[in-house]
Amino acid sequence: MSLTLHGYWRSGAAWRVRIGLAHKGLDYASVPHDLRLSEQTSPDYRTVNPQALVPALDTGAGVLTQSLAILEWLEEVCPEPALLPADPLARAQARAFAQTIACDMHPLHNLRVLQALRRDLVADDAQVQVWIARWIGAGFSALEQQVARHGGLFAFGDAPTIADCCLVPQVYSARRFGVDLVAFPRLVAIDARCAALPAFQRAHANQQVDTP
Ligand SMILES: N[C@@H](CCC(=O)N[C@@H](CS)C(=O)NCC(=O)O)C(=O)O
Repeated sequence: MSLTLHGYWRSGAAWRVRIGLAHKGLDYASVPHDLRLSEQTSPDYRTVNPQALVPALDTGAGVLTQSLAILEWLEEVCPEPALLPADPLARAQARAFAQTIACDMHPLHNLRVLQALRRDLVADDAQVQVWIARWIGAGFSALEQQVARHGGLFAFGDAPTIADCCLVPQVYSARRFGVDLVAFPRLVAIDARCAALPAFQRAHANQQVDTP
């Protein structure tokens, strides 16, 4: 299998996929697109992903977009080590954790959304900061409770899952944006536990070919 990941070192969505690839021990080539230079909007990259977003994974047989779809594909073609629990109910619950981040949190503070707030609605830095903290806080409040119900050593149970693939980049993002995490001790502890694992270390934003 020859895999090429289109990403960006600090992209949370690409980072999720990097964790999945590293967890499963899969090699891949990296093609960085500098979001600060809007390289993801180039005509060339739009032929890869018409949404002009990273990540995109070229599988050799076709291009996949959307980080959760990519992680699900990885799970199907390379089931071990698993990123989803075995039990159907638990699988849906782990997916729900991941989707809370990927569908209901991250899109609200994505680059293009923050740019639109600044350009179209003339929001200043303080207003953008309040916006980011509001949506990360709302999501993490719910996830802190979900971890109390379903979590263990990791976000869902005692092994890393798709939930941790999404949690780790989101915690990084929260810190980057100066969001106070004191109300989320379980999430912070799980993030620290993930940070000790080699797969998570390889996938970290600070370890990429395009990391400044
Ligand atoms: N739902 C998509 C989100 C992808 C996404 O928003 N990627 C961001 C980087 S984390 C991006 O490319 N942003 C560029 C922009 O906003 O123009 C996924 O999970 O893959």
